[in-house]
Amino acid sequence: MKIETITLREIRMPLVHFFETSFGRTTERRILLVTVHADGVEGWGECVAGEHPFYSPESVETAWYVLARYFAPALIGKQVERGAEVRKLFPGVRGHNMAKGALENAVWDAEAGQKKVPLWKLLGGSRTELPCGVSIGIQDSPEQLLEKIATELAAGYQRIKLKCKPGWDVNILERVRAKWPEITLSVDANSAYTLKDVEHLKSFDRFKLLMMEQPLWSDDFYFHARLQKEVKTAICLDEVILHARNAEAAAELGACRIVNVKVGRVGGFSEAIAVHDVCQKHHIPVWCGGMLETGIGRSHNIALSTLPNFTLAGDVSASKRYWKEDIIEPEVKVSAAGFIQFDQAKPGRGYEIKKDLVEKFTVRKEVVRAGMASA
Ligand code: OSB
Ligand code: MG
Repeated sequence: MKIETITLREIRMPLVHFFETSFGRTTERRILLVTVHADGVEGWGECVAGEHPFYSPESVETAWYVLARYFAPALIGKQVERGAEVRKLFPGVRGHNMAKGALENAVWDAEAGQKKVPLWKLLGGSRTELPCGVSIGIQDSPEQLLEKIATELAAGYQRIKLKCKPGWDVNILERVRAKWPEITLSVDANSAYTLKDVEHLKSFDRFKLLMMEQPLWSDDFYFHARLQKEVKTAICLDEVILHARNAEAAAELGACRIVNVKVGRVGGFSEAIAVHDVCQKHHIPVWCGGMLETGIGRSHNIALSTLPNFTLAGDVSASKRYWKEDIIEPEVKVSAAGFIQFDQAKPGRGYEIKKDLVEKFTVRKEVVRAGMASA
């Protein structure tokens, strides 16, 4: 495929309900979408960078800058047969994984469309039963949280993950366990604790959690290894796993027993597959994390979740939990038993894009084409 043009666009979509983590509350999403046009095929990618550099150093603004200035110009006019080849064409820009991932994934999406094969098969997937969990943010009151949990359990979700932080943890877990002693439950601290909190974190053990996600610093796995020796609860790493080498080091150190794979955080499908493989080699189960994606990123997460070591329920849940109307057709749906329903035979990403809606939500757009200078 010859890469003819690359379109960057920013869309804005209000969330059905605010989403709050230990680092802040989101009510409206700003989302950077990338479209690759090649030989009459269109590939779409979603950048999972947030509105602010709070979850990671990236944001919509930084991703736009590196995509427009470095990554898009490097691909324009190039003959690219596979999504897996994209990385070696990028200039030596350090970091900016979410920006890289959005563009690499758009080429995988185009490749699947061009070859008329389902994206999940192109990635090497084999699982067709995809168990779903939900991530529930910090609420205004414990009562509101209990109500939300009841709703999600009634919808069939198989695992409940609660965002936590000092002041919204043990007190909350006590309330939840009193009501639901047996549900599969985990917590995600998004780095809200330090080693001063070891005794406090040990007290989580009595809640029989499936895991606690990234309790310590966002760039650390060494001290997580120390913590894992102290707590019985399995540690799951999210923020710090930026590539397969980190995953390997974390596994060797015993820093975690579970890994959350987010395709954007690691810089695209190629590296996500590598992280998956390293974890599998070390007998560490993985699951697919979410970043409040639209249907485009969501469909890519579904495809990734079909790889064999994605044995735990992911955060890839139904479109309607986030959006009044998603930008794909059909929307992502979850069965009453808590599995993602997806069309296994459909080529490409398996979902159509509602272009009218994308256009309606667009607040800025830039087309990169041949003749524009590369860095
Ligand atoms: O840590 O998994 C996280 C959302 C934004 C930033 C970080 C995280 C999350 C989620 C959202 O948990 C999960 C979802 O998309 O439902
Ligand atoms: Mg997390």
